[in-house]
Amino acid sequence: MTTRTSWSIAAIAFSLLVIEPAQAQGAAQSCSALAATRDLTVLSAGLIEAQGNTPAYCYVRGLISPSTHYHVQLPLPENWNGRFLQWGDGGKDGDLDFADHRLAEGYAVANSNTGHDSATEPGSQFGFNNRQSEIDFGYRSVHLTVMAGKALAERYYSSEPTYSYFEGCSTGGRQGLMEAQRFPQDFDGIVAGAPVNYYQAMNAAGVWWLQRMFKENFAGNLAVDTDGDGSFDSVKLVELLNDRVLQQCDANDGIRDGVLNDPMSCDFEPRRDLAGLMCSADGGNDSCFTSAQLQTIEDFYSGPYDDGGTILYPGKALGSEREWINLYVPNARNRNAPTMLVGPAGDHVNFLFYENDPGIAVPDLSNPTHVPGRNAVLPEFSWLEFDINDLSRGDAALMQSIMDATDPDLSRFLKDNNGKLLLYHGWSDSLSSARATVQYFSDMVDATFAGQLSDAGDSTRLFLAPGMGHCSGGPGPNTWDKLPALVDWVENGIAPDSIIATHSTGGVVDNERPLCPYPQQAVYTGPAGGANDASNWIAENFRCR
Ligand SMILES: [Ca+2]
Ligand SMILES: [Ca+2]
Ligand SMILES: [Ca+2]
Ligand SMILES: [Ca+2]
Repeated sequence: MTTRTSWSIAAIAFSLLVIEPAQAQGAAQSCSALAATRDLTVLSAGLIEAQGNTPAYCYVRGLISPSTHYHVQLPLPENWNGRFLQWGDGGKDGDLDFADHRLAEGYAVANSNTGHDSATEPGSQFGFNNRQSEIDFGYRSVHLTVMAGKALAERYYSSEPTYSYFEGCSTGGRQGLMEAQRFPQDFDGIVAGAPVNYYQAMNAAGVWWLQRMFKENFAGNLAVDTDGDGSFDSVKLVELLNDRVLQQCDANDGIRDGVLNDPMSCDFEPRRDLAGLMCSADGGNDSCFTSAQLQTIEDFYSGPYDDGGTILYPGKALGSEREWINLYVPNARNRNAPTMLVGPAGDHVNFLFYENDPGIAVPDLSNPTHVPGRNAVLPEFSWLEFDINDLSRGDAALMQSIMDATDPDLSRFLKDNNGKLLLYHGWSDSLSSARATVQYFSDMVDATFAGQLSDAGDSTRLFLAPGMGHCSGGPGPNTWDKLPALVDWVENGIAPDSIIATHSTGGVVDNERPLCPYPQQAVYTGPAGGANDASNWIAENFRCR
């Protein structure tokens, strides 16, 4: 052990050259000394050698009872920028996520497995009759990891972090809002992307939308079996739908670029605007819509509704249609197992929705003809049996209280703690809804700032990204560094008036825009008559208004 450590130090000193041997020696000693930190269960602490763009750092792993494993990546003291960063998680998590790029920038970075191990309990299984695991995933693991991570940073550097940040998207976005709501003193700044903060409604909605595609032996599926061999080989109808929407609304924002700046202002009614594309006879054709498919399309735009007609989660944004293909549409390419089914929603209602779990998931989620086994020791429950009315009946109330992050009052974080919250969401996100985030933001401004958006803007702003998918991807500008604008806001008091995002094809930037603080939008101000010329799609040709 001693030999290996000495060798590591020599290798680091040699490879970096900038580290004096004496400094490296000191860092190594204080890093391994973290193993003896009082009041923390540290499992290991030691230097990791530099590799590629990742500099050498002090790596600590720890355990928070009963089952939250966490790690902290601590830059060597001379490389530390004085900041702590909690790195957000994705999906159902269950592993330790590294943020080497932030470490390389000098951040001390922490992350946990949120209380479970996805290798042994994949998907939502960790929640099977396990309230503690659900609480850990809901909010406890992140907060205690922040506490442990800050304590380790303070001990390693002999000074506490100057500033603390949270950065995350999706589940990470939910975690960011959860922290702002429950633990307002953990961070100076939080960047929360595409939050899944209406967690139970969003997952119930995901199941409901999948049911539109799978029910009645795929009658409403938007993929088509064109040759009758039983495999849904064509997704042309989804593309046709998207083309029709763009035809109608793309130019409303002044630019034909395949992106709707404001999907909410697009006037598209499937029953009216697809009337000329309806099939005369049902089935087997990928150039016309059946009545069952038209119903699916209406249901995707409307959002799930209960028997009383109440909408329980916002519908899909116009323009997002192509994003549905991999997420929701059973077809040959995904072997009838779209991402929403095998990912977030397929076993969610088995393990994370009800106070008492109804049963284990069926062996093949993508087989709608499987009859769930009722009499096994562990009875089966199929997502196809899920009843959306259970959500409006309040059957998810307990799990909402653990996992939803919808408290609109952020006074403690934004006012008492002087925190900054930067939210962003892609309009073409078809997993979580930008409209849901607009709703939360609006509720939050009402509850925290008496409805005064101008007051709210001093500490929180929402940036909607036209045409951006779930945290990334999509036809619109979808790429930017999420953290610098927040840091500048927190440390220099410079609130972001716009954020420049790019879209690339084949590694080449082909669309660049400023994202604007809601409710502003980017308006073209470039050379007259040149709005549809892609060479003019650069940030300086747009203004936020
Ligand atoms: Ca993790
Ligand atoms: Ca459970
Ligand atoms: Ca076929
Ligand atoms: Ca457009």
